Amino acid sequence: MSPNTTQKQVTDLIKRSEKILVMPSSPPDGDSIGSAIALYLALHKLEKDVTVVCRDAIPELLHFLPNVKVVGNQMASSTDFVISLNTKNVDIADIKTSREGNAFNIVLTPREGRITEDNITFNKGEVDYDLIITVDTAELSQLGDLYENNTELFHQIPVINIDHHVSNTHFGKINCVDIMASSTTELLLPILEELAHEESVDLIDSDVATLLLTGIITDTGSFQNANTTPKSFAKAAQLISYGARQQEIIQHIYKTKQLSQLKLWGRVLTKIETDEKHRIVWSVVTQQDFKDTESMEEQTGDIIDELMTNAPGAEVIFLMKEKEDGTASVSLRTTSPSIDASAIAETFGGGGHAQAAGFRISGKSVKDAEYEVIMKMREVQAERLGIIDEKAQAEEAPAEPMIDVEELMHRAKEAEKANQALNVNDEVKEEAPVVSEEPAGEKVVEEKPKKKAKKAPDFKPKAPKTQAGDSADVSYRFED
Ligand SMILES: [Mn+2]
Repeated sequence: MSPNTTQKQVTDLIKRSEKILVMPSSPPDGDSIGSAIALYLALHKLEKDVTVVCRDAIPELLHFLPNVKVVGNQMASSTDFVISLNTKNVDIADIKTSREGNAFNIVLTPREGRITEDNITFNKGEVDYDLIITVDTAELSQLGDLYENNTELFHQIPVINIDHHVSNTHFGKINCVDIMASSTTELLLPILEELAHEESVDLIDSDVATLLLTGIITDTGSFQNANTTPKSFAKAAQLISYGARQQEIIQHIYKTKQLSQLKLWGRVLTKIETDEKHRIVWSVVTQQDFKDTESMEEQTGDIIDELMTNAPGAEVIFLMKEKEDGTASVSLRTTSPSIDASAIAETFGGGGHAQAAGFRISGKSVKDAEYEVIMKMREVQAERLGIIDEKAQAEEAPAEPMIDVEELMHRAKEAEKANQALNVNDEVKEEAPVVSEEPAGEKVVEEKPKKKAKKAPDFKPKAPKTQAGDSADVSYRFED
């Protein structure tokens, strides 16, 4: 389906709907809140009844956004089912309820007379909304209990899912998902333009433009992140011509740092840990750190980006934050598109983008959570960089002399360097292990000349041979 067809479906459904529930993902950020309030203002101009609901509080940093107060945190109760009893000829003495397996019984005891089926009528409680629009939400669980307590609603009412996360699960009736978009607001702009055109109403005023530009600016880290595309610049330019107040956004988001925040950042930066071998850099911020520096959780802000600029050699960067309820919330960044941050986050039940993702770990101490995460990152990096686990290798092949691990690392680095120079690193690094199908005693040496044409030194892990008697064979060999 072409994006334009999807866009048409979105605008058609919006036009047909009257009571619209807009839901940004939690925790809210500039993109999700910018999208939600922009939709609120635009749809209001189309005389729709719009409600914006977000589970978590909006970060202080975003309180400057126009009409930020329209965001509530409670949904009106949705789909009651009403059982009515006509008491004209019967008086009720008592009401009891009981559960029997799957049955929920309501027992009515009359004071006098008899209750018959004719006394009872059923009414569906009024459904409060006729359309749900989720913005910047990769999956429904990101709406938290707003979803969990109202799952029925999401089955009864059409959902429009507007998002740009790779991990989006396409849960909507209409899914306007573009993973190439820098932000959800970038996707909203053409939708609002289309609506404005179809309805001949001026929908994008300077407030709406400011909200949309906030999403692009915050999600691209002010056009610094790798997800910044020509389109994001083009849309930003367009928004400024609609009157978006770019300086106001920059001033509030990037140039206002409180003393407590600076203290917190200092604390986090002094706690930086590095694993050079696996090229991982991380830091952990605990509730104690927040207390000591008199700062708030949300003030960690874009400190993860600060970590990245302070660790030029790192490929995997993460910041673990201990939340008030004890869960560990992890922001993850990778500096190479060949390390899929969202895939790593998914193994912990989270999600995100190829180079920026997040997840939470609960039921563990921060120390244990940190250990678990670092072990996972090491595993990913060891496989990717061809780092051999010394211990496992020693167990596998105790009889044969091993290739020196130092030497191996050296060669891996050499290969990497050479490949980087040739700009073919991803291709080479991603190569699958070569499985030798030759019998034991193969003449590896004779194969050497064939490999000379390779652009760069190349090492490939070989799968251990499976034939009996080969168990003492060296598991990994260098070629070239
Ligand atoms: Mn976003």
